Amino acid sequence: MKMTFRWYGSQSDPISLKYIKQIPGMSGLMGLLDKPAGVVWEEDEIKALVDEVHAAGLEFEVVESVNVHEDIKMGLPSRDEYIANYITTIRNLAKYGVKVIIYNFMPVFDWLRTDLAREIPEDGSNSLYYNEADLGEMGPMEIVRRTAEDSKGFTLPGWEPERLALLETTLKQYEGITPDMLRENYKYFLDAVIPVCEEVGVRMACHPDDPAWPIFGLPRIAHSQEDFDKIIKLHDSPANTVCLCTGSLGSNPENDIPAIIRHFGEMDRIGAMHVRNVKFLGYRHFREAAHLSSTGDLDMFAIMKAIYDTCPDTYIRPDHGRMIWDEQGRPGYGLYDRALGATYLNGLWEAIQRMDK
Ligand SMILES: [Mn+2]
Repeated sequence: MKMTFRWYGSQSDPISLKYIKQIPGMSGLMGLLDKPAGVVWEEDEIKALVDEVHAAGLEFEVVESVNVHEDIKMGLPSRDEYIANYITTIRNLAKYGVKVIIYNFMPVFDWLRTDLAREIPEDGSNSLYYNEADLGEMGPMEIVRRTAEDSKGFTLPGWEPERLALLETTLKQYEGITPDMLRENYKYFLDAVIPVCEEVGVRMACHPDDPAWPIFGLPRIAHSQEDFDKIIKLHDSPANTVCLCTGSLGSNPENDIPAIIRHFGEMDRIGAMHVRNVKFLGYRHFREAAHLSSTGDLDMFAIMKAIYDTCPDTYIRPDHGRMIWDEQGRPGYGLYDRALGATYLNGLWEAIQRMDK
């Protein structure tokens, strides 16, 4: 297992690489370039980023948020140009040592919350929160406006302004696109990119829908074991993998997370893991919890044991954290609680390793 940390780059992330390096056991990053969907990640930009990360003593083997253009998801004629750009990006990333690319195939909304800083009554910290009942009164435009207001001036992954500018048009365009049609467009994309990944030694890792059910009537096809079985079969290859995000899939209590890890781990189809805990508050109502099992509803020991047993060499990162100790930062992506999370997961890992010997 390689413990990693999401980082937004020195221009945009208040957390320095030095601080990340000082978290015990941190091997590297899940990094990204802040680029609109559909454009090429140029070699010189990638090189500058990778050199900076290496200079801090960290690895750069996983990138996140290489976003798939909506025209690809909708199957528009312009998709071929965007797929060609995506392929160039894959080749460019591979040249600089990237092994895994995390992305998603969700229409419009990458992830959704109804409150980005809901106080946790037990300890006065705050975390991301979702209540479908609150959403009922809000349309997509309203939730976008609120999310932008709550983001404290930080850009949020999946909520890039250029993506949301065309929101109304995009939502209209998705009317009439069924889950099966979306899967067909997904297959077209995978058929083009996966052979390139095989050639250059990169694995694509699809992130699940967050929350793990359809929203705003949009087709969503990545929120259960069955969904990912279908995705993997769209183009069957070791390079077509899952980014198994425990908190995203775990927002639906019907998803048995340790069992899902074992299922895809045994098939060697887990490219990377996001590990975090959630607390169920009711039907389609949850908040993100501290990583410790007893603060939420996921069994973090069983999760780490499933990873240890079936995909022990995978990349892991603590996913979102709470805001604690008065830290000001991008919602979900503060330093302190994610560092605590990494340390806790490392502790579980050490115990599991010792018990196995
Ligand atoms: Mn995630």
